[in-house]
Amino acid sequence: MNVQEVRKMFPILDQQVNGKPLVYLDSAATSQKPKQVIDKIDDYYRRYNSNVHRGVHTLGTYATDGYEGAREKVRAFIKAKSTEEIIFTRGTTTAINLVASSYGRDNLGPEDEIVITPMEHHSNIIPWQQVARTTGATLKYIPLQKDGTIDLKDVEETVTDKTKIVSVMHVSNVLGSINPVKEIAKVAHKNGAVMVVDGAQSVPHMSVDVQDLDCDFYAFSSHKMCGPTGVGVLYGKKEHLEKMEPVEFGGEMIDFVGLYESTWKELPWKFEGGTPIIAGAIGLGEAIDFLNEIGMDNILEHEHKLAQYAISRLAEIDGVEVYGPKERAGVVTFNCDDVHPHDVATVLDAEGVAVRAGHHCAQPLMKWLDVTATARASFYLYNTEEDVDAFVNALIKTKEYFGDVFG
Ligand code: 7TS
Repeated sequence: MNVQEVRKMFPILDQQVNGKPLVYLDSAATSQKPKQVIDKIDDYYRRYNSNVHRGVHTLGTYATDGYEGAREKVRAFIKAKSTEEIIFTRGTTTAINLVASSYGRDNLGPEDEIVITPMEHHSNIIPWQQVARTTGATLKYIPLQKDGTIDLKDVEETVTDKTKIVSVMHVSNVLGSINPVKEIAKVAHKNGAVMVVDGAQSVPHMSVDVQDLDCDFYAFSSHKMCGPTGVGVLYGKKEHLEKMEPVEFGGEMIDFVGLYESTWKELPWKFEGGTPIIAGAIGLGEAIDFLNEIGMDNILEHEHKLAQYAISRLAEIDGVEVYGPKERAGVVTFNCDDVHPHDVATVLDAEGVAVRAGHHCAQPLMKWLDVTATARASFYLYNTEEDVDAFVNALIKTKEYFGDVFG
Protein backbone atom coordinates (compact mmCIF):
# COMPACT_ATOMS: atom_id res chain seq x y z
CA MET A 1 0.00 0.00 0.00
CA ASN A 2 1.52 3.30 -1.11
CA VAL A 3 0.13 5.75 1.39
CA GLN A 4 1.13 8.84 -0.62
CA GLU A 5 -0.99 7.60 -3.52
CA VAL A 6 -3.87 6.83 -1.15
CA ARG A 7 -3.66 10.35 0.30
CA LYS A 8 -4.01 11.89 -3.14
CA MET A 9 -7.41 10.23 -3.48
CA PHE A 10 -8.75 12.35 -0.56
CA PRO A 11 -9.21 15.94 -1.79
CA ILE A 12 -9.87 17.33 1.71
CA LEU A 13 -6.42 16.36 2.96
CA ASP A 14 -4.71 18.73 0.56
CA GLN A 15 -5.27 21.96 2.49
CA GLN A 16 -3.84 24.21 5.15
CA VAL A 17 -5.58 24.73 8.48
CA ASN A 18 -4.49 27.69 10.58
CA GLY A 19 -1.65 28.22 8.13
CA LYS A 20 -0.31 24.67 8.60
CA PRO A 21 -0.78 21.55 6.47
CA LEU A 22 -3.82 19.64 7.76
CA VAL A 23 -2.97 16.56 9.84
CA TYR A 24 -6.28 14.77 10.27
CA LEU A 25 -6.18 12.41 13.27
CA ASP A 26 -9.89 12.16 14.05
CA SER A 27 -11.04 9.31 11.82
CA ALA A 28 -12.61 7.43 14.74
CA ALA A 29 -15.15 10.28 14.88
CA THR A 30 -15.61 10.30 11.12
CA SER A 31 -13.34 9.36 8.23
CA GLN A 32 -12.57 11.48 5.20
CA LYS A 33 -14.05 10.53 1.80
CA PRO A 34 -12.13 9.59 -1.33
CA LYS A 35 -12.93 11.39 -4.58
CA GLN A 36 -14.54 8.29 -6.08
CA VAL A 37 -17.18 8.19 -3.30
CA ILE A 38 -17.90 11.92 -3.64
CA ASP A 39 -18.19 11.49 -7.43
CA LYS A 40 -20.48 8.47 -7.10
CA ILE A 41 -22.96 10.42 -4.97
CA ASP A 42 -22.71 13.42 -7.32
CA ASP A 43 -23.36 11.10 -10.28
CA TYR A 44 -26.46 9.65 -8.61
CA TYR A 45 -27.98 13.10 -8.07
CA ARG A 46 -27.00 14.35 -11.53
CA ARG A 47 -28.00 11.34 -13.61
CA TYR A 48 -30.47 8.99 -11.94
CA ASN A 49 -31.93 10.51 -8.77
CA SER A 50 -35.25 8.75 -8.32
CA ASN A 51 -37.21 6.87 -5.69
CA VAL A 52 -36.71 3.11 -5.44
CA HIS A 53 -38.88 -0.02 -5.48
CA ARG A 54 -41.81 1.67 -7.25
CA GLY A 55 -42.94 1.95 -10.78
CA VAL A 56 -41.21 1.12 -13.96
CA HIS A 57 -39.57 4.27 -15.21
CA THR A 58 -35.95 4.06 -16.23
CA LEU A 59 -34.40 6.33 -13.63
CA GLY A 60 -36.29 4.47 -10.91
CA THR A 61 -34.84 1.22 -12.16
CA TYR A 62 -31.28 2.64 -12.09
CA ALA A 63 -31.80 3.96 -8.56
CA THR A 64 -33.22 0.62 -7.38
CA ASP A 65 -30.33 -1.24 -8.97
CA GLY A 66 -27.85 1.12 -7.31
CA TYR A 67 -29.50 0.80 -3.90
CA GLU A 68 -29.92 -2.98 -3.97
CA GLY A 69 -26.49 -3.39 -5.57
CA ALA A 70 -25.01 -1.58 -2.57
CA ARG A 71 -26.77 -4.07 -0.28
CA GLU A 72 -25.05 -6.93 -2.09
CA LYS A 73 -21.68 -5.14 -1.73
CA VAL A 74 -22.26 -4.84 2.03
CA ARG A 75 -23.26 -8.52 2.24
CA ALA A 76 -20.09 -9.64 0.49
CA PHE A 77 -17.93 -7.23 2.53
CA ILE A 78 -18.98 -8.71 5.89
CA LYS A 79 -19.55 -12.20 4.42
CA ALA A 80 -23.21 -12.51 5.42
CA LYS A 81 -25.20 -15.40 3.96
CA SER A 82 -27.89 -13.36 2.28
CA THR A 83 -28.91 -9.77 1.45
CA GLU A 84 -32.07 -10.50 3.47
CA GLU A 85 -29.80 -10.09 6.50
CA ILE A 86 -28.56 -6.59 5.57
CA ILE A 87 -30.71 -3.71 6.76
CA PHE A 88 -29.80 -0.13 5.93
CA THR A 89 -30.15 2.15 8.95
CA ARG A 90 -29.06 5.68 9.74
CA GLY A 91 -25.90 4.38 11.46
CA THR A 92 -24.62 2.23 14.30
CA THR A 93 -26.78 4.01 16.87
CA THR A 94 -29.98 3.38 14.94
CA ALA A 95 -28.95 -0.22 14.26
CA ILE A 96 -28.41 -1.04 17.94
CA ASN A 97 -31.61 0.79 18.86
CA LEU A 98 -33.48 -1.35 16.34
CA VAL A 99 -32.28 -4.57 18.01
CA ALA A 100 -33.02 -3.17 21.48
CA SER A 101 -36.49 -1.85 20.59
CA SER A 102 -37.58 -4.91 18.65
CA TYR A 103 -35.73 -8.02 19.84
CA GLY A 104 -34.97 -6.64 23.30
CA ARG A 105 -38.43 -5.45 24.26
CA ASP A 106 -40.20 -8.51 22.84
CA ASN A 107 -37.93 -11.19 24.29
CA LEU A 108 -36.96 -9.97 27.74
CA GLY A 109 -38.74 -9.97 31.07
CA PRO A 110 -38.01 -9.28 34.74
CA GLU A 111 -36.11 -12.57 35.20
CA ASP A 112 -33.70 -11.90 32.35
CA GLU A 113 -30.29 -10.28 32.07
CA ILE A 114 -28.50 -8.13 29.50
CA VAL A 115 -24.69 -8.21 29.63
CA ILE A 116 -22.44 -5.42 28.27
CA THR A 117 -19.05 -3.91 29.26
CA PRO A 118 -18.05 -0.59 30.86
CA MET A 119 -16.01 0.32 27.76
CA GLU A 120 -19.04 0.62 25.45
CA HIS A 121 -19.94 3.73 23.48
CA HIS A 122 -23.11 5.37 24.84
CA SER A 123 -25.01 4.00 21.85
CA ASN A 124 -24.37 0.48 23.14
CA ILE A 125 -25.30 1.34 26.73
CA ILE A 126 -28.37 3.55 26.75
CA PRO A 127 -30.57 1.39 24.46
CA TRP A 128 -29.99 -1.50 26.91
CA GLN A 129 -30.70 0.69 29.92
CA GLN A 130 -34.00 1.54 28.26
CA VAL A 131 -34.80 -2.12 27.56
CA ALA A 132 -33.97 -2.96 31.18
CA ARG A 133 -36.26 -0.15 32.36
CA THR A 134 -39.22 -1.15 30.22
CA THR A 135 -38.95 -4.95 30.65
CA GLY A 136 -37.67 -5.15 34.23
CA ALA A 137 -34.57 -7.06 33.02
CA THR A 138 -31.23 -6.59 34.80
CA LEU A 139 -28.27 -4.88 33.11
CA LYS A 140 -24.91 -6.43 34.06
CA TYR A 141 -21.31 -5.52 33.20
CA ILE A 142 -18.32 -7.73 32.38
CA PRO A 143 -15.47 -6.26 34.47
CA LEU A 144 -12.36 -5.05 32.63
CA GLN A 145 -8.73 -6.00 33.25
CA LYS A 146 -6.30 -3.27 34.36
CA ASP A 147 -5.24 -2.54 30.77
CA GLY A 148 -8.86 -2.36 29.59
CA THR A 149 -8.97 -5.81 27.99
CA ILE A 150 -11.65 -8.45 28.55
CA ASP A 151 -10.73 -11.75 30.22
CA LEU A 152 -12.89 -14.65 29.03
CA LYS A 153 -13.05 -15.97 32.60
CA ASP A 154 -14.93 -12.80 33.54
CA VAL A 155 -17.26 -13.34 30.59
CA GLU A 156 -17.94 -16.91 31.79
CA GLU A 157 -18.70 -15.60 35.28
CA THR A 158 -20.96 -12.73 34.21
CA VAL A 159 -23.03 -14.47 31.51
CA THR A 160 -25.52 -16.93 33.03
CA ASP A 161 -28.47 -18.96 31.82
CA LYS A 162 -30.61 -15.91 32.66
CA THR A 163 -28.71 -13.80 30.11
CA LYS A 164 -30.70 -13.19 26.95
CA ILE A 165 -28.49 -10.56 25.26
CA VAL A 166 -24.74 -9.97 25.29
CA SER A 167 -23.67 -6.78 23.50
CA VAL A 168 -20.00 -5.84 23.13
CA MET A 169 -17.98 -3.52 20.92
CA HIS A 170 -15.52 -5.20 18.55
CA VAL A 171 -12.91 -2.41 18.74
CA SER A 172 -12.89 0.29 21.42
CA ASN A 173 -13.13 3.88 20.17
CA VAL A 174 -11.11 4.98 23.22
CA LEU A 175 -8.65 2.18 24.09
CA GLY A 176 -8.23 0.79 20.59
CA SER A 177 -8.43 -2.71 22.08
CA ILE A 178 -9.75 -5.50 19.87
CA ASN A 179 -12.22 -7.55 21.87
CA PRO A 180 -12.54 -11.35 21.50
CA VAL A 181 -16.12 -11.15 20.22
CA LYS A 182 -16.01 -14.61 18.60
CA GLU A 183 -15.15 -16.23 21.92
CA ILE A 184 -17.68 -14.05 23.78
CA ALA A 185 -20.34 -15.14 21.26
CA LYS A 186 -19.59 -18.79 22.12
CA VAL A 187 -20.18 -18.09 25.81
CA ALA A 188 -23.38 -16.21 24.98
CA HIS A 189 -24.69 -19.08 22.84
CA LYS A 190 -23.76 -21.73 25.42
CA ASN A 191 -26.07 -19.86 27.79
CA GLY A 192 -28.86 -19.38 25.26
CA ALA A 193 -28.24 -15.65 24.72
CA VAL A 194 -27.87 -13.73 21.46
CA MET A 195 -24.65 -11.85 20.67
CA VAL A 196 -24.82 -8.26 19.45
CA VAL A 197 -21.60 -6.63 18.21
CA ASP A 198 -20.99 -2.90 17.86
CA GLY A 199 -18.72 -2.86 14.82
CA ALA A 200 -18.48 0.93 14.37
CA GLN A 201 -14.69 0.87 14.87
CA SER A 202 -13.92 -2.55 13.38
CA VAL A 203 -15.59 -2.78 9.95
CA PRO A 204 -13.73 0.33 8.68
CA HIS A 205 -10.36 -1.06 9.73
CA MET A 206 -10.25 -4.84 9.43
CA SER A 207 -11.73 -7.73 7.56
CA VAL A 208 -14.93 -8.90 9.30
CA ASP A 209 -16.70 -12.21 8.70
CA VAL A 210 -20.02 -12.25 10.54
CA GLN A 211 -20.53 -15.97 9.92
CA ASP A 212 -17.13 -16.85 11.32
CA LEU A 213 -17.74 -14.62 14.37
CA ASP A 214 -21.15 -16.31 14.65
CA CYS A 215 -22.67 -13.12 16.05
CA ASP A 216 -26.45 -12.71 15.86
CA PHE A 217 -26.41 -8.96 15.14
CA TYR A 218 -23.62 -6.67 13.93
CA ALA A 219 -23.91 -2.87 13.60
CA PHE A 220 -21.73 -0.29 11.81
CA SER A 221 -21.71 3.18 10.21
CA SER A 222 -20.77 4.21 6.67
CA HIS A 223 -19.26 7.56 7.65
CA LYS A 224 -16.38 5.95 9.54
CA MET A 225 -15.40 3.81 6.52
CA CYS A 226 -14.94 6.40 3.75
CA GLY A 227 -18.68 6.50 2.99
CA PRO A 228 -21.22 9.29 3.50
CA THR A 229 -22.96 10.23 6.75
CA GLY A 230 -26.57 9.27 7.40
CA VAL A 231 -26.31 5.59 6.50
CA GLY A 232 -25.25 2.45 8.34
CA VAL A 233 -25.99 -1.23 8.54
CA LEU A 234 -27.61 -3.73 10.83
CA TYR A 235 -26.65 -7.30 10.01
CA GLY A 236 -28.91 -9.85 11.68
CA LYS A 237 -29.25 -13.60 11.33
CA LYS A 238 -32.32 -14.33 9.25
CA GLU A 239 -33.76 -16.66 11.90
CA HIS A 240 -34.00 -13.67 14.32
CA LEU A 241 -34.96 -10.95 11.84
CA GLU A 242 -37.82 -13.05 10.51
CA LYS A 243 -39.42 -13.21 13.94
CA MET A 244 -38.81 -9.57 14.84
CA GLU A 245 -41.36 -6.77 14.60
CA PRO A 246 -40.45 -3.61 12.66
CA VAL A 247 -39.94 -0.48 14.74
CA GLU A 248 -40.86 2.06 12.07
CA PHE A 249 -44.15 1.83 10.22
CA GLY A 250 -45.36 3.53 7.04
CA GLY A 251 -44.55 3.45 3.35
CA GLU A 252 -42.05 1.06 1.77
CA MET A 253 -42.17 -1.55 4.55
CA ILE A 254 -45.71 -2.82 3.91
CA ASP A 255 -47.19 -5.61 1.83
CA PHE A 256 -50.95 -5.09 2.27
CA VAL A 257 -52.62 -2.18 4.09
CA GLY A 258 -56.23 -2.37 5.24
CA LEU A 259 -58.25 0.08 7.30
CA TYR A 260 -57.46 -1.66 10.55
CA GLU A 261 -54.70 -4.14 9.81
CA SER A 262 -51.65 -4.38 7.61
CA THR A 263 -48.94 -6.86 6.74
CA TRP A 264 -45.22 -6.31 6.19
CA LYS A 265 -42.91 -6.88 3.29
CA GLU A 266 -40.39 -9.69 3.51
CA LEU A 267 -36.81 -9.18 4.71
CA PRO A 268 -34.94 -6.88 4.67
CA TRP A 269 -37.48 -4.26 3.59
CA LYS A 270 -39.86 -4.67 6.52
CA PHE A 271 -37.27 -2.80 8.61
CA GLU A 272 -36.81 0.03 6.11
CA GLY A 273 -39.92 2.20 6.50
CA GLY A 274 -40.15 5.34 4.33
CA THR A 275 -38.02 6.41 1.37
CA PRO A 276 -34.70 4.78 2.10
CA ILE A 277 -31.21 6.32 2.24
CA ILE A 278 -30.63 5.87 -1.49
CA ALA A 279 -27.67 8.18 -2.19
CA GLY A 280 -26.11 7.15 1.13
CA ALA A 281 -26.26 3.43 0.38
CA ILE A 282 -24.88 3.96 -3.14
CA GLY A 283 -22.03 6.01 -1.64
CA LEU A 284 -21.37 3.28 0.94
CA GLY A 285 -21.22 0.68 -1.85
CA GLU A 286 -18.55 2.76 -3.59
CA ALA A 287 -16.62 3.13 -0.31
CA ILE A 288 -16.62 -0.67 -0.02
CA ASP A 289 -15.22 -0.99 -3.55
CA PHE A 290 -12.52 1.50 -2.59
CA LEU A 291 -11.60 -0.31 0.66
CA ASN A 292 -11.53 -3.66 -1.17
CA GLU A 293 -9.09 -2.23 -3.72
CA ILE A 294 -6.73 -1.19 -0.92
CA GLY A 295 -7.29 -4.42 1.03
CA MET A 296 -8.55 -4.60 4.61
CA ASP A 297 -5.52 -6.54 5.85
CA ASN A 298 -3.23 -3.81 4.47
CA ILE A 299 -5.32 -1.15 6.23
CA LEU A 300 -5.16 -2.93 9.59
CA GLU A 301 -1.42 -3.49 9.33
CA HIS A 302 -0.81 0.14 8.31
CA GLU A 303 -2.82 1.53 11.24
CA HIS A 304 -1.29 -0.91 13.69
CA LYS A 305 2.20 0.31 12.69
CA LEU A 306 1.18 3.96 12.98
CA ALA A 307 -0.32 3.41 16.44
CA GLN A 308 2.82 1.61 17.64
CA TYR A 309 4.98 4.36 16.19
CA ALA A 310 2.83 7.05 17.85
CA ILE A 311 3.01 5.26 21.22
CA SER A 312 6.80 4.97 21.00
CA ARG A 313 7.14 8.65 20.09
CA LEU A 314 4.75 9.75 22.86
CA ALA A 315 6.93 7.86 25.34
CA GLU A 316 9.65 10.44 24.56
CA ILE A 317 7.54 13.21 26.14
CA ASP A 318 7.47 13.47 29.92
CA GLY A 319 4.03 13.53 31.50
CA VAL A 320 2.07 11.89 28.69
CA GLU A 321 -0.07 8.94 29.74
CA VAL A 322 -1.42 6.62 27.02
CA TYR A 323 -4.49 4.51 27.88
CA GLY A 324 -5.28 0.99 26.73
CA PRO A 325 -3.40 -2.22 25.90
CA LYS A 326 -0.21 -2.46 23.84
CA GLU A 327 -1.86 -4.50 21.08
CA ARG A 328 -4.45 -2.26 19.48
CA ALA A 329 -6.05 -0.84 16.37
CA GLY A 330 -5.26 2.71 15.20
CA VAL A 331 -6.50 4.64 18.23
CA VAL A 332 -4.20 6.37 20.72
CA THR A 333 -5.93 8.03 23.66
CA PHE A 334 -3.83 10.04 26.07
CA ASN A 335 -3.60 12.76 28.67
CA CYS A 336 -0.87 15.27 29.46
CA ASP A 337 -0.47 15.66 33.22
CA ASP A 338 -2.57 18.58 34.41
CA VAL A 339 -3.39 20.12 31.05
CA HIS A 340 -7.04 19.69 30.15
CA PRO A 341 -7.46 17.65 26.94
CA HIS A 342 -9.53 20.46 25.41
CA ASP A 343 -6.54 22.78 25.85
CA VAL A 344 -4.27 20.14 24.30
CA ALA A 345 -6.61 19.80 21.31
CA THR A 346 -6.85 23.60 20.93
CA VAL A 347 -3.07 24.06 20.79
CA LEU A 348 -2.75 21.09 18.40
CA ASP A 349 -5.42 22.64 16.18
CA ALA A 350 -3.41 25.85 15.97
CA GLU A 351 -0.66 23.63 14.51
CA GLY A 352 -3.07 22.13 11.95
CA VAL A 353 -3.42 18.85 13.88
CA ALA A 354 -7.02 17.63 14.36
CA VAL A 355 -7.55 15.34 17.36
CA ARG A 356 -10.64 14.77 19.47
CA ALA A 357 -10.90 15.73 23.13
CA GLY A 358 -13.66 14.90 25.57
CA HIS A 359 -15.37 11.81 26.93
CA HIS A 360 -15.71 10.19 23.47
CA CYS A 361 -19.31 9.16 24.26
CA ALA A 362 -17.91 6.73 26.82
CA GLN A 363 -18.55 8.32 30.20
CA PRO A 364 -18.60 5.00 32.12
CA LEU A 365 -15.16 4.20 30.64
CA MET A 366 -13.87 7.66 31.63
CA LYS A 367 -15.03 6.92 35.17
CA TRP A 368 -13.29 3.54 35.02
CA LEU A 369 -10.08 5.27 33.84
CA ASP A 370 -10.60 7.81 36.64
CA VAL A 371 -10.44 10.80 34.30
CA THR A 372 -13.07 13.29 33.18
CA ALA A 373 -11.83 13.45 29.61
CA THR A 374 -8.93 12.50 27.34
CA ALA A 375 -7.39 13.55 24.04
CA ARG A 376 -7.41 11.02 21.19
CA ALA A 377 -5.49 10.63 17.96
CA SER A 378 -7.04 8.10 15.59
CA PHE A 379 -5.47 6.89 12.36
CA TYR A 380 -6.75 5.65 9.04
CA LEU A 381 -5.38 4.47 5.73
CA TYR A 382 -4.40 7.98 4.60
CA ASN A 383 -2.24 8.83 7.63
CA THR A 384 1.54 8.71 7.48
CA GLU A 385 4.51 8.57 9.84
CA GLU A 386 4.98 12.26 9.00
CA ASP A 387 1.49 12.89 10.41
CA VAL A 388 2.58 11.20 13.64
CA ASP A 389 5.75 13.31 13.72
CA ALA A 390 3.75 16.51 13.15
CA PHE A 391 1.39 15.47 15.96
CA VAL A 392 4.23 14.70 18.39
CA ASN A 393 6.06 17.94 17.52
CA ALA A 394 2.85 19.90 18.08
CA LEU A 395 2.42 18.16 21.42
CA ILE A 396 5.95 19.18 22.40
CA LYS A 397 4.95 22.78 21.54
CA THR A 398 1.87 22.32 23.74
CA LYS A 399 4.16 21.32 26.55
CA GLU A 400 6.25 24.46 26.03
CA TYR A 401 3.10 26.59 25.80
CA PHE A 402 1.79 25.41 29.13
CA GLY A 403 5.22 25.76 30.70
CA ASP A 404 5.65 24.21 34.08
CA VAL A 405 1.98 23.29 34.58
CA PHE A 406 2.76 20.34 32.38
CA GLY A 407 5.45 17.71 32.96
N1 7TS B 1 -20.08 2.68 18.57
C1 7TS B 1 -18.77 3.03 18.56
C2 7TS B 1 -17.76 2.05 19.03
C3 7TS B 1 -18.41 4.29 18.10
O1 7TS B 1 -17.12 4.62 18.10
C4 7TS B 1 -19.41 5.19 17.65
C5 7TS B 1 -19.07 6.58 17.22
C6 7TS B 1 -20.73 4.75 17.64
C7 7TS B 1 -21.03 3.50 18.13
C8 7TS B 1 -21.85 5.61 17.14
O2 7TS B 1 -21.80 5.69 15.77
P1 7TS B 1 -22.85 6.60 14.96
O3 7TS B 1 -22.34 6.59 13.57
O4 7TS B 1 -24.18 5.99 15.12
O5 7TS B 1 -22.76 7.96 15.60
N2 7TS B 1 -17.89 7.06 17.80
C9 7TS B 1 -17.43 8.34 17.79
C10 7TS B 1 -16.23 8.69 18.36
O6 7TS B 1 -15.44 7.92 18.89
N3 7TS B 1 -16.05 10.01 18.21
O7 7TS B 1 -17.12 10.51 17.57
C11 7TS B 1 -18.00 9.48 17.31
